[in-house]
Amino acid sequence: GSAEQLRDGMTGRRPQPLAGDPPAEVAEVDPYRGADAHYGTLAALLADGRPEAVIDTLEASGLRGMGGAGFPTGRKWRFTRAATGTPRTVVCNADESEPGTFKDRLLLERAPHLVIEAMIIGGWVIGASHGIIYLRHEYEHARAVLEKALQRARADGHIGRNIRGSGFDFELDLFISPGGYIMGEETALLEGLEDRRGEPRNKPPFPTQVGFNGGPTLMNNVETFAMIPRILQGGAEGWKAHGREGYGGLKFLSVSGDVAAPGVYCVAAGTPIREVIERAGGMADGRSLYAFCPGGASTPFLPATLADTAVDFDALAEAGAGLGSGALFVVGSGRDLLDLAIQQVRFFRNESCGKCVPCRTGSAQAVRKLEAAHAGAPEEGLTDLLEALDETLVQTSICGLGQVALTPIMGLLRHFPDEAARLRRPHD
Ligand code: L3W
Ligand code: SF4
Repeated sequence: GSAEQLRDGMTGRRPQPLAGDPPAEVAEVDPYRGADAHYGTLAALLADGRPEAVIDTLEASGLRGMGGAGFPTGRKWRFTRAATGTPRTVVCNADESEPGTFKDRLLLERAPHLVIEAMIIGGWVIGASHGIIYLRHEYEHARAVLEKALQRARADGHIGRNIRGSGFDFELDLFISPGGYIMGEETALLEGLEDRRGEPRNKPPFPTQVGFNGGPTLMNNVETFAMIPRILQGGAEGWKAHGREGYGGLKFLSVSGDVAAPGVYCVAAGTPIREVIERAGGMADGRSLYAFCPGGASTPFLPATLADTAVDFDALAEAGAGLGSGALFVVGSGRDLLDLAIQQVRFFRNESCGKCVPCRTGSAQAVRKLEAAHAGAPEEGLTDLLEALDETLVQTSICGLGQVALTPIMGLLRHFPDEAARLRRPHD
């Protein structure tokens, strides 16, 4: 990849290996908690022989996809199991590239056995004998950790032929992404795996029906897979009991921005955003909370007055945002929020694959006009134009990137009158 691709979109820094012991955050979802009894869940399931029961438990747990869209995981597994055709494949989307998102890296580096075990279970449930971990190419340390964990799982008989005498065969490969944000979009990822240019496909058909090499494909995010051994060990009710205020389960958040202790935090679903900020050391440098972006660049900035909103897909959707990929970006007083929002739009412009004309040219136009406004010269009628462009992108884009490319600006227009005023001429 180019030097540009080696940098994190938001921080501009190259990811470094994590130092120190696995944090308590990871132990929270690891049913083995450091003990060497890995893959015990798989062994118990194979002995029990009821793949349908796995789907029932996942559905009852309420687990949702942690890559951003929050699609119900149990339903996805049920659809894929029911789909006919071959080849059947399990894919882990480990192409984590959303600005401010780094929780999957922690899980891959510190608990690779959870992801691997859930993929093998997924293979058994949907009747697949092949799995692929699709890894972001800058994640060099995660790659080394995964290679070792895969070798060990193979040596211990959890991967390979006739696993634990069950008659079930499963092979698991590691595929390194050629690079680029769009490759994490699930259908672009499939194109990449099939050795074609990484551009999204039209959906439907969804990968559950027509995925890798045309066959049913079970594709989940790293965190989604990593939660599964714990859920299957403790049961759906046990999992839900981790939540607060009527919400169920646990959620990993990548917390960055103006907090004293940025990092990955595992919180109970339902925890108010304000409390998450406290856990991340509170606001840094004596700043007060001005705005926050709850779920990565695809979710709009919200004002401090909404900081009591719960960490939950539905609660954040009601607040006009979403949980996205769980990247909580915290903005303190005194920051140039318009500049931050333009940076996000610039990221989407840079990463647009160019397949759809409105996304390709619209994102570029938006950045040019926003830069002029930021320099103090907004064109006449700019906010109306941006609203119309946003509507067009939402309606006409094949994939999520184009659909959310102007979300950062729409958030400002909705919630931040001071920033919105900078996009208007005095007489507009
Ligand atoms: C079968 C149906 N499957 C939907 C499946 C679909 C996919 C999942 C979600 O992601 C999010 C956005 C940002 N039968 C189905 C079905 N599915 N209906 O459910 O699908 P969808 O189309 O709602 O969303 P999506 O395009 O997969 C959009 C986030 O992704 N994002 C960036 C994410 C970046 C990371 C990262 O770096 N780690 O996650 C950018 O847009 O939050 O909400 O599997 O096949 N009827
Ligand atoms: Fe590519 Fe943008 Fe179209 Fe997505 S919306 S397929 S990124 S051009």
